[in-house]
Amino acid sequence: MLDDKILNFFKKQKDNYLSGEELSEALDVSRTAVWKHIEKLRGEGYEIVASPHLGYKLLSVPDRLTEIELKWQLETEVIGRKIYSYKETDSTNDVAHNLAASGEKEGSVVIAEHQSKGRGRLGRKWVSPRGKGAYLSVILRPDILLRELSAVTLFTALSVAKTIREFVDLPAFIKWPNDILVNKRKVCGILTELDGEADKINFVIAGIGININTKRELLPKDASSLLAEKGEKVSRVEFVKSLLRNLDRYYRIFNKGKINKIVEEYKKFSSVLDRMVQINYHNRLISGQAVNIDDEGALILRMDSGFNERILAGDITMLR
Ligand code: BT5
Repeated sequence: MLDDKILNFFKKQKDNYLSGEELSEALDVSRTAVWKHIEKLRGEGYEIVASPHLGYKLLSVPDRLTEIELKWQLETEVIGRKIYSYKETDSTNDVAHNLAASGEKEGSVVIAEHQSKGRGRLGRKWVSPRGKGAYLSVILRPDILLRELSAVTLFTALSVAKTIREFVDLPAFIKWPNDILVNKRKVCGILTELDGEADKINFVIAGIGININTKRELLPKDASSLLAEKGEKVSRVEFVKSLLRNLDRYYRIFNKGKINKIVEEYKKFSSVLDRMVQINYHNRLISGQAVNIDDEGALILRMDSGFNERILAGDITMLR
């Protein structure tokens, strides 16, 4: 807590020096205690210079996804009100699930530098190289029906694609339902899970894994990262902050029932619409032309027979 307070002081001061005396008075601790905490922050990668006459000055912050860095001037309404950050965890979706089951409010975010058991859909693995990507889960309590759940994946995917486009200036596309591609390679996956009964949703966990500064060698074949596609490093803290802001914005639109506005924007970034695709759906292979995405997030396929089929989930292969 004291570390956070000291950092907040530095951040407010921008480029100025802060004397040990000022800090000790403002925080009501001894100057030795201030010094000890400064040493601790240095150990965590904060670059702080000390001048005998002027005091301390913060020169740079580490590239870590900590609560204090992420919350600084975040200014969102719901998403990120509380941020739990871990150096390592099994799966952020599991941590978020446990928190939500114990009554955690919506908007809380669980984020980790590494996951030992990162999960994809259907028991698949999500590779989570340490300190390079962002692995986060958002707790949501939307007032929706079970059949509207896919729409959560929809606005989450749109938020990620939009952030990559705005913040990194890369052409991100959404491969329905849950992959984000750049130059046809997967840079992000989304895992939406829920807790509830047939007619009532208790909470939803929107899990997002993004390869930011990850080397391609550390990722599965066909996967890539923002670094690899852009050719330069991306600030993970600033990227995640932009993402939380976009999630906040689209979640509010979603909660107002304006899902049609989200779908409209989503379609512009879809990599599957108008394409011939094959879908593995409940172990059945279906192929057809992807003609639409409806307001519940389902994909509409036009079959050779001329009939349309409505698909709720599945793995897509592009045919041509
Ligand atoms: C997904 O599943 O794409 C959803 C991934 C969600 C991960 C986040 S991280 C935070 C939160 N906590 C979790 O435990 N999970 C969520 P799916 O569509 O099933 O794709 C999984 C497949 O993507 C794997 O079988 C690999 O082929 C590939 N893959 C695994 N790790 C990858 C990575 N880091 N980047 C790109 N592709 C990857």
